[in-house]
Amino acid sequence: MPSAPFITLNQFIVDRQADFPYASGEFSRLLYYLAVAAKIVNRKVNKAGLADIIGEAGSTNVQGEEQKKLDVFANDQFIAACRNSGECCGVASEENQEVITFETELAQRGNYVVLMDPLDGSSNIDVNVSIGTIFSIYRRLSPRGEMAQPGDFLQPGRKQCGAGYVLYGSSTMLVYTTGRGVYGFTLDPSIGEFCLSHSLITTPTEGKIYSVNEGNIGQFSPGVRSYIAYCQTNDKETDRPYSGRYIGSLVADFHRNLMKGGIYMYPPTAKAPNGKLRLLYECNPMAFLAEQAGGLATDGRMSVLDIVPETVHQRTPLFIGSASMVRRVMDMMAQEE
Ligand code: P6P
Repeated sequence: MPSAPFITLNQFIVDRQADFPYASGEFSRLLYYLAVAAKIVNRKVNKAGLADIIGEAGSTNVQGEEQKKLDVFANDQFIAACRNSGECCGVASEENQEVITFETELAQRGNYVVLMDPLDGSSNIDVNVSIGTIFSIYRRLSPRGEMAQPGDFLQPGRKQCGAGYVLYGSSTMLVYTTGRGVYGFTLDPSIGEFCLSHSLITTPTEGKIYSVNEGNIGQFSPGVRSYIAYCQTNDKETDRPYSGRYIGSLVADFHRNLMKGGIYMYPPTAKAPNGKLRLLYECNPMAFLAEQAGGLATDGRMSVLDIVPETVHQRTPLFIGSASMVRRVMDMMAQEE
């Protein structure tokens, strides 16, 4: 019997059960439900220009940002997937001020909590630029069978048992890690399945791409400005100047840099003295992936994964990507600050 030309996410999960935390099938079941939600959101994203889901939902999220209809739709889909999986007892979302603790007996038996940005980069929805979903999974600390507790959501990133993103781009990909390497699955619309397309992704130690909003350069610290000048300086030996690539969508910028090598930076600014990105559901999952792929992720001084969270929506500066590039900007910051 000829083997199928591809392996689906579900087959991969079953075949690699031992790779999943505690190998009890619970984690893989949660991942399966998240993947189904991703397919549902993908279908809406692909039709955003056609169906009546472009534009404002008329509400604002906890960040005070206008909620696009797709934001709200994606948030609802992923929360429902977590609840219905029976493996998740609560969710923290960028779109909700308070954490959501599920009240059904089934959900309260869940062993995991999920923290997510259901649709990152949503300001790009109306202009057809790639957007993404970011998720982070922890094993709960509170007893099973009870409501999730605040402490379940405030664990350091080092404690994650899974993390990933969905990139709704020229193709739709689900990229995740459980701490044993990074795997990428590409959605085949003809069969409606995520199929393994990138096994054990590793990111180049050195890259030639830097991603930062240079409109803020006047607000950056001297060390960050020195690094950006370094990226822009002619030097044949080190193949500089590098290329500036920044599309205002973390998942898309991160994925390109992961695959090709590069650094993404969101340094402190006057408007965002602690950076703009959220520690728990943007920086930590991306940091877990980056480190698993051989890269680094810091707040400029320490690994993002070692930050002890205090509040669900707290922000942190982020320097993430190719290890040599992250080390270089850290050195420059240390020298000049
Ligand atoms: P700025 C999108 O709002 C986001 O959270 C990331 O996806 C993106 O990299 C960043 O903010 C863009 O922020 O301030 O450069 O527009």
